[in-house]
Amino acid sequence: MSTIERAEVFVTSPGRNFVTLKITTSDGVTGLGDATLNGRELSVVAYLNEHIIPMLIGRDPQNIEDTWQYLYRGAYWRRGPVTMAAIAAVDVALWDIKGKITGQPVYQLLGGASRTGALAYGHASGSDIPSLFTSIQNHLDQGFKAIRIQTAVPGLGQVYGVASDQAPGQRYDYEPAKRSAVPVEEEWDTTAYLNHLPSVFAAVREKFGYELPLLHDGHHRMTPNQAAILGKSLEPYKLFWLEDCTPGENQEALRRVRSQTTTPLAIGEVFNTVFDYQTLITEQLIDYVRSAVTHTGGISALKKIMDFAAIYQIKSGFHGPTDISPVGMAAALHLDIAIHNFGIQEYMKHSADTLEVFETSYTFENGLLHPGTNPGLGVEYNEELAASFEYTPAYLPVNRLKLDGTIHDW
Ligand code: GCO
Ligand code: MG
Repeated sequence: MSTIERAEVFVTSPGRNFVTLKITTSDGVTGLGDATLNGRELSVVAYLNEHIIPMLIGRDPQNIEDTWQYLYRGAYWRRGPVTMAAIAAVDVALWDIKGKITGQPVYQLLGGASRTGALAYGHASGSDIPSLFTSIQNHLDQGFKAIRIQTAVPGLGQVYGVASDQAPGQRYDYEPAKRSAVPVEEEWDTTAYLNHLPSVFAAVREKFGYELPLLHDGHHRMTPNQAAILGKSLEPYKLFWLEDCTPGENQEALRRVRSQTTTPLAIGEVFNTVFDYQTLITEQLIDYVRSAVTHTGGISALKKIMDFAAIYQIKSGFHGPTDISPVGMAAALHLDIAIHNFGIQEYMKHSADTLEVFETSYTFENGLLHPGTNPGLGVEYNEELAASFEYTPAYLPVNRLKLDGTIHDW
């Protein structure tokens, strides 16, 4: 029997920080998992090195479900982003290994292809309407068939999710959030935002028409009532979804929003188990599951969440920003292709340096992503190059109210 012989954790920073788990079997087969938790990277490194890796050595790499249950139930301390990112990395690495052992891309092991590609959405943003239009046009020129819209708010400074204005053809990334020993602080005013956003969508619809799927991320900043007001005011502009309108901890909050608006709702990038979705799914309070494979215990766990969601006609819209490594992105794509209730996949292209460290085989063509047909996940990690990009702490920003500096949800 082949066993897990070695597991190593690598940290690299080709433009932003990534944590990668590499598992090697006694037969010399290797598998990769993404363990990146933005702004809290080293906590997952410690969890893996100190508590998980010693337990993995000698186990059968083929028994993915048993290893998952062993790590989840065995720890006693269940759930939480650090634990679930660490378990996810092991799970994804074992799926990669199983794919290589069987000579199949992972999506074949998940039931095969349900579609020819995964509809992707890109991030357009702008400091004003003309620069937003330029950014939307850039995305259309790159082939995107669905676009997320974020804009500055008059009277406020830098708003998270709004990149500096984009030159044609140029790739952009609004993260890492200005590397520094402490997080940068941004200012916020929900009233100004609620007053401004509908006019942005009106302008975009007038210019680009009603066919283009448009998305928006509220980044957990609203109360249920404010979210209901926003959802209603955006109804004329037919959004594909309104994401994270209220803070994620309180599932019941979405009852109020849901009962007041037909704007489709998505939530879950900060969730880490099926229990974060229990009320949302059984009461059909959302339309899309926003989890990342990387933060939800891996392919095995997210597949189960999606099967549960399928019973309630809820679809996937997996998290895919650039702080999910190409390994995590590939894992999401295999799931996207396999599950029946796929909805859309977030996609921000990684930097050239990142894509040199992680050699990927996924493709983006005609608005659709495909994981490729290489055995396993289809991602190679260049350890030597990775080592040349040293880890630098980088934090997500903190949000304070413009009026009086109170710390605000975001
Ligand atoms: C999104 C997100 C990201 C997250 C980031 C956190 O919808 O893509 O909101 O920008 O904030 O990934 O690490
Ligand atoms: Mg988001």
